[in-house]
Amino acid sequence: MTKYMVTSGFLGAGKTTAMIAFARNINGRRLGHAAILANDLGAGNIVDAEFTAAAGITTLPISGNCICYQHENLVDKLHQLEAAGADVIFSDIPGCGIGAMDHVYLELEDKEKGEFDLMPFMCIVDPERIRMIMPERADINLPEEMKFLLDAQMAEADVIVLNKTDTVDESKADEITEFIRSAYPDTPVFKMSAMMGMGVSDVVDYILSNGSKAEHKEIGYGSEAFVAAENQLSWFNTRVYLQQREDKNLDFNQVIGDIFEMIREGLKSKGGNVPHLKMFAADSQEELTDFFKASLIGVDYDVEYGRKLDRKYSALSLIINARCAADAQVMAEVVDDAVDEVSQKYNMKTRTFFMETFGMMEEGKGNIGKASRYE
Ligand SMILES: Nc1nc2c(ncn2[C@@H]2O[C@H](COP(=O)(O)OP(=O)(O)OP(=O)(O)O)[C@@H](O)[C@H]2O)c(=O)[nH]1
Ligand SMILES: [Mg+2]
Repeated sequence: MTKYMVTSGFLGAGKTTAMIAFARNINGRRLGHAAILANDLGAGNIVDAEFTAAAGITTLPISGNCICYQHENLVDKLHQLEAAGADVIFSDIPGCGIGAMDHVYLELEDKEKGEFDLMPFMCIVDPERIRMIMPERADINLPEEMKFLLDAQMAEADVIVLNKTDTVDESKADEITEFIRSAYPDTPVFKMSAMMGMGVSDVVDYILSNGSKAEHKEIGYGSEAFVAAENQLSWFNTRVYLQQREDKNLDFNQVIGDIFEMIREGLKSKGGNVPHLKMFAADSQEELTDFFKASLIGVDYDVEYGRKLDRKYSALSLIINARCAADAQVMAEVVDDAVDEVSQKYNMKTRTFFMETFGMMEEGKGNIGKASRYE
């Protein structure tokens, strides 16, 4: 029976990196054929899906909405991955990152009984963000309302994984795991670095040999605190074509790096933050030989380069995904201004081929044609 796991976790905690690490570990140790279903909100042009595919793993995107709200489509995609040979499938949930126990696991148990072997529902935690709810109550420049999410995500999980242990010393990692264990004494806790590979095999061994409890947990889904947290979040996705006017070979690593910095400055001056800003560009969609991927997990951090371009180009199509703690419109303006300014600096022509922006709670963001009218 095909094994299936969903991972939740805060924006930028490392869900995509972890799923890639799990898949590589499973495939490398010949424990199965692992695949990834990359879920995100928005119509398309999703960095996570492009990056996962670029990592050489059997991947399908599932976009538009959270997998919590598209059961038939989810099952269909899982079957497509099975048809492509997969017997272990990972997917993540976007947005607030809660509710998948009821909406995915329990629905699969109910409607597709015996079809999928549900691995433990995982929550991935990163050492920086969890400081918001630890005794130190660190102010990391994110809205207070988001604390609810960090708590609810861990409360819902069958297993909690502290990721990015390479970024803290051992005593800090132990302090965090102790904190998690005391808050959720019935939930197993692991430590790992998805990026460096430390601890990944232990987590893989655990999830392949244990199942989900698959039981409803009361985590305040739909509560006032939930709505308040969701209200803080907005999404912005765009794809822009950047073209050098003089057909020179340009170092686009520098161009995109400058766009990151301009967005940082713009958000700082307008008082917003971006818990995860991701950019992706590739030489060719068909035969990908060179690509760029970088992340910024907030205006106070350094840009993290997953990969830089090996070659210079005269033009490039750039995908920008921002998961913001700022008004969606403000974020769109900040990105627009950044792209404009950098285009002028490098004497480039820009064309926007795709753009969408919405608040998590915004009416009309779905594609089901919901219309509003004045009463
Ligand atoms: N140092 C370090 N960085 C990591 C690790 N895992 C992920 N990252 C980095 O953290 C950033 C976010 O990682 P992602 O895997 O994209 O996080 P995510 O949870 O999928 O983010 P969203 O899907 O936007 O919510 C990227 O820059 C990663 O390279 C890790 O183990 N160590
Ligand atoms: Mg991701």
